Amino acid sequence: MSDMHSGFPDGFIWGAATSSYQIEGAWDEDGKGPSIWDRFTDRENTIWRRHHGRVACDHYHRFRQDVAIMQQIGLGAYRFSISWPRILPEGTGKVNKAGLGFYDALVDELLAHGIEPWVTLYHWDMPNELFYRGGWLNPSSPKWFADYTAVVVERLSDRVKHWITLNEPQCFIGLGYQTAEHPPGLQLDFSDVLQAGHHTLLAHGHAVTVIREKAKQKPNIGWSPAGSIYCPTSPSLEDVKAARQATQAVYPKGLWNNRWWGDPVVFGHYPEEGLRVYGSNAPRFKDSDFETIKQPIDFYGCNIFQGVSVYAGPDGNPVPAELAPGKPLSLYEWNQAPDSLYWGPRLLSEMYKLPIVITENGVSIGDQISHDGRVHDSVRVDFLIDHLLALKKAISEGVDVRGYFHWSFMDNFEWQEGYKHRFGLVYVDYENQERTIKDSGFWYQELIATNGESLQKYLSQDANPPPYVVKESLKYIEANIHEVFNVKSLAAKLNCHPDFLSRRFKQYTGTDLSSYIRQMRIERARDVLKRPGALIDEAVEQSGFSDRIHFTKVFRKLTGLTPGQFQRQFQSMMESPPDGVGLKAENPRSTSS
Ligand code: IFM
Repeated sequence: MSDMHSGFPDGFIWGAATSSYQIEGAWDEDGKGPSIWDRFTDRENTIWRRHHGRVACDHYHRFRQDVAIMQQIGLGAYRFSISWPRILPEGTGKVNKAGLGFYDALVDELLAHGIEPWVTLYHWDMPNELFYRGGWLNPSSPKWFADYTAVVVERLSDRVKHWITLNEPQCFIGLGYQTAEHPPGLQLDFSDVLQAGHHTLLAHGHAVTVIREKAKQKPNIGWSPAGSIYCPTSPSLEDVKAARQATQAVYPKGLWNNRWWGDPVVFGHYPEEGLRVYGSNAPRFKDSDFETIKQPIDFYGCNIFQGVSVYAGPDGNPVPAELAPGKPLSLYEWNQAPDSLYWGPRLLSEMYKLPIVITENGVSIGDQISHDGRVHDSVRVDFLIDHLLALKKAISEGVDVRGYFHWSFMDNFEWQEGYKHRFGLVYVDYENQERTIKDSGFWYQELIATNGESLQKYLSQDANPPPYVVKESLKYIEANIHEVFNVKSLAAKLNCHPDFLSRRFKQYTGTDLSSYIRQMRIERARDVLKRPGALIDEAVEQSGFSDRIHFTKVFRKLTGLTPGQFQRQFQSMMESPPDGVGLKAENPRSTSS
């Protein structure tokens, strides 16, 4: 990777992501078996307005059009998931050739359009038959997953290099086995929840082994967990320590942590704190399980949508900060925290010393087509600007981030929320399946084309944007210094109160506005007086003073010389400049009168 300090490195991966159940539709076509989501959405009171993914974005039939749109946006990579029951309708055993054929064609289409496929093996749509056999609670589930992985890798790895094993185990185990918001819709004892989680870790390890054994080209393998990210409220050492502590903590009964999941995968054991906090609920395992789970991976995928701000309490422990009233929230009411894209990669790479790929990041808002036929999702554009500036900062400080996948390429079925949420860069009209690239999609297009350079324009403003009145004042003073004006008349020109203008000017520049104007007038007067034969009255006039007496008073105060003295001193110095001090008279305050 070159040029780590100027922004996004050469070869940085700009992509977008989706998942099979959320976009494909064709739920029972060409031999596909039902998934747990097909069955769950059939049940009452599971999904907002009884929405389902039977048609979704109809991507199964429209993938060629979708890939063309990806190319138009300029995506370098597309992350999609494989529907397990499309490949193995019953989860194990008989392979559905047509299902494999679909992914074959999709991969070919992507490559033909210059887009690198990134395949996720599990994004939540387990074959329903496997749920009947206990789903992730069954100790055989890791083996089922390994066998399924083998089928996919055999078929696609001649063209696919990038593999992600599991997407967000915290989520599909937490919502599926603990709170029943997702299928299979169970509310189990915490010990069973953790047991199911342990099986997913084994499944991950098996899958990595299978990919390494069977891949037809050197694979690039990672996974995409979804642990909570904590950001310090201030850059103080104490607050940073508190954020680090929270990002590493395991909290009782909760699954949304990083280390319970990440430590086995990277270090080959559960974190001690986790074992202590979960106590008797910890899963049953053999030590040898960790030999399976801990497999070398090439990158740590991060799905980051929000961040919790924390500060150090009196005992140094993290305390969540109150959200300021009016802080932007997504439709989900997730806190928009751009610095999560700085702190997340930074703290996770510090913990696991692996390259980071942002495998999901995005925001859902209520997009709509405007009268001009376009989708003006300025909130998403701002979200992207702020988050990618934070990511850029992490990279420029040396955090090894290899890629960014926006969630999502297009609007889609948002699980229990149905189609209420729109996360896409591309708007989907579910009535007629028309696609419209949103403003954010065009914005992303420019960003990709410039490898992130287009962010520069926001960076300079973002660093410390001069308030409008200050910017305009500076411009006005420079252009009109020969005119008679003061703070009051300047404020009137800018349509604001003189006190407000003075306050903003002082805040931003650290200088008193009327002193600044006076200083600029004297600078101008000195320039005039340096001209051979210049009259003092010319200096008065051209520096915007209303009368000579006032001018002389101010000139003397600021330079320590009368205008005449300044003129004489300057001229004599020009005639015989003292050695080595040719510019001394340039600084009249250093010259005694
Ligand atoms: O839509 C989901 C995705 O399936 C997993 N990560 C979070 C996204 C937004 O909720």
